[in-house]
Amino acid sequence: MTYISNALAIIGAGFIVLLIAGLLMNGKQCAISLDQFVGTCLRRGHMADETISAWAHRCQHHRLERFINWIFRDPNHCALAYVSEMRGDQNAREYRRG
Ligand SMILES: [Ca+2]
Repeated sequence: MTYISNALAIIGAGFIVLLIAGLLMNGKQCAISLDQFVGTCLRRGHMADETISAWAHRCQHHRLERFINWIFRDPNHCALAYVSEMRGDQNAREYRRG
């Protein structure tokens, strides 16, 4: 049991170090990747390249959407995230549509 908990502690610490390094190096892009990772891990049918905000709007989870909008202090946050996903704004220019 101790071996497993030590291994999990090392993995957790490694993840935290990686997250801090990513946030310092790539800021918002790292935060978006964490958002997408969490969404993909927790929700069946969640697309790997979709933020939780865009997913909430796309799937019309109104209570979650209102909650996320409240967190970001923007009544249109999820709708704008959805539009951003549609346009591919988080992608490198070469990958964007249109
Ligand atoms: Ca995306």
